[in-house]
Formats: sequence, C-alpha cells, structure tokens
Amino acid sequence: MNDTAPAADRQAFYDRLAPHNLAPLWESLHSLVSRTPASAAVPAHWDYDGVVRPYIMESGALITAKEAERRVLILENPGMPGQASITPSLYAGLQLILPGEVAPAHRHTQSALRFIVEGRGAYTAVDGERALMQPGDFVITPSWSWHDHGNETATPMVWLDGLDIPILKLFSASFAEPANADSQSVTRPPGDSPARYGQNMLPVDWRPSGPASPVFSYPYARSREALATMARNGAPDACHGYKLRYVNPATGGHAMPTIGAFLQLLPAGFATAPYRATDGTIFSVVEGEGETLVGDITIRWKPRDVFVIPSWHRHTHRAGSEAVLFSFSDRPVQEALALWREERAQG
Ligand code: 1HN
Repeated sequence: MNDTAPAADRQAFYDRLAPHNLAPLWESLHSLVSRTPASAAVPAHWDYDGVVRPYIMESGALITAKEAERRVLILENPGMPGQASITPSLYAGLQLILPGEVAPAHRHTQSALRFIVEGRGAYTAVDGERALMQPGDFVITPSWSWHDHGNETATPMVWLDGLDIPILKLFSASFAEPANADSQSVTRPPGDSPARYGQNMLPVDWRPSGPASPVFSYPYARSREALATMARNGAPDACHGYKLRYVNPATGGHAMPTIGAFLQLLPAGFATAPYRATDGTIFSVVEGEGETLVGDITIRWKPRDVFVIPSWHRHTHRAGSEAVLFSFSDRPVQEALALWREERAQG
C-alpha cells in the first residue's frame, strides 16, 4: 500500500469492513481527539416573557401535571436536536405546576436542581421534608431521593429544571421508580434540614450518608444578601464579577456530585474579561439586563431568560443594569476526573 491509493479504493475497503463492525480510525481520528474541545452544542438563548412563557402556559391547558408526571418544556440545544440536551452532558427544562396540582412522588438515579423563575409558595418535598419555593431559590433533589412538588397557592409556578440525564445515559445507569402515593407523607417539619445542616453547624456525631448536600433548599434572599455584601466590601473578579458557588456544607464541595451551581452579581456597566472553561454552562437571569458576547454572537438578556455557553467558547458578559445570574454546569464531574480547565482573559 502507498499513500496515493485512490479514494475509491479506500471507500470500497471501508464498505467491505462495515458489515463486520469494523471502521478505519484514520478517517475520524482528528475529530475524535480534537486539539481543543469541539462541542456539539451551540450558544443559544430562550426569551422567557416573549417566547417561552406563552407556550408554557398553553401547555397547562393541554395536560395536567399528574398526567404528564412532570409538565416540562425541554430546552433543546439547537446544535443537538431531538436529544433532550442543552449541553452534551446536561438537560434543562422549564416546569409548570398550576394551583391545586401535584407532580407525583418518584425517585431516580438522575440528580436534579430547580431554580425558581416565577410564582411563590409552591413546595418541593425531598425525602419527607417540604420546602416552600420563591423566585431565585435553588433547590436540589439528589440522586435516588424521593421527590414530589405541589402548588397549594393561587398562582402558577414555573422553575428551571437542570438534570444530569445525558451523563446517566452515557453510563447506562438510569433507574427510576414511582412512589405508592402521589404526595410523600411529611416525616420532618419544614425548616428541619436548614436548622440541622444550614447554620454553619452540623449535628454532633452526624456523618453524611452520601455525596450530596443535606441542605436541599438555598433561599435566594440569603445568597443575594451575600453578593450585595461582597460587592460593598471589595473589588469584583475581572472574569466573574462577584460569584459564589453553592456548596455541600458537610464537605465544602459542590451541592451535588454531578452538577455545580453558581450565583454571580455584575455591577451596572461592568464588563467581564474574556473567559472560557471546559464546562458548558447554562445561565438563568434573575435580575438586570445585559448582553453576553460569544464568538460573533450577541445574546441580549433580561430577567427569567435562559442562555447556554458551550464548552471552551470564549465569552464576556456586559451588565446594562446591576445583574444577577444563576448558572449550572457539569464542573464537579470534570473536576473529579481532573479534566476541568479554564482560560482567563487572553487574546
Ligand atoms: C423529574 O423528575 C423532574 O422531579 C423534572 O420535577 C424533570 C426530567 C426527566 C426525568 C425526570 C422533577 C425531569 C424529571
């Protein structure tokens, strides 16, 4: 063989290989092992008030939360149509629960987060304890924990769901089961886990039973106040503004082992220095208006919008007014596997 074999001869060879479940590596080597990350995901933006909200509300008239099990519009990355993914490793959706509805109790090996977008006072119950939800609250349902949601208020509630569905799919490790009642019986009063685990103290002799945080609700008021105090007391980070990470108070690690979550404040007029990292990140705008420049794309955002920046896409945020952004990514997985990289402000 020489390096000038006609393309047709090579193709004929590949065609004879295929029935034997064989393929030539040399045709795909450089896309399999790219010099820099090549995400299938593309930058994308969902306008909540202008586009998404009307469709979510329309879904409320078509199917009940009980019939749907979860009434959610999936936020599909336009670079990965039909794959129920917002990045190659993560799923995101917007979930609606109407007054009087219950999203029935179940558990699964997928870990989930909720970030509350609209409405106040509905609850999520996790392993027998309810937490009432307000806009901007961050709530987790760790892998294999029982969870159900109920809305006993008079107004619709919408939240952003983030799950590690594509990661579980990669590992073929999905298990799920329904509970035997729609609503879990309440075994601990509301506020029990924040008291035990969320006051910078832990019950003496308590040992964690798993890697996820024993605190399952992180109220916005507290996180927001922390950011405001940071902003009063020091200079912003050039790439992040003022940015905090949600933690498991028992370990200092991320709240869940597969999904990391963050909240950042950008002062009015602040522009972040160019930044990129290997964790493709989903943002939910809590307060303020601004824009994010990624490559030659400009995403203009306002409260309740969602946008996604794929892995290794250099970007900068510019806040028109003081802004607060929630975000989540697969960073804990990449850190555990020693794969996570970032690059700050370069060229
Ligand atoms: C799920 O359990 C919830 O508990 C939301 O609210 C979205 C998407 C796929 C699989 C399970 C929830 C989900 C989900």
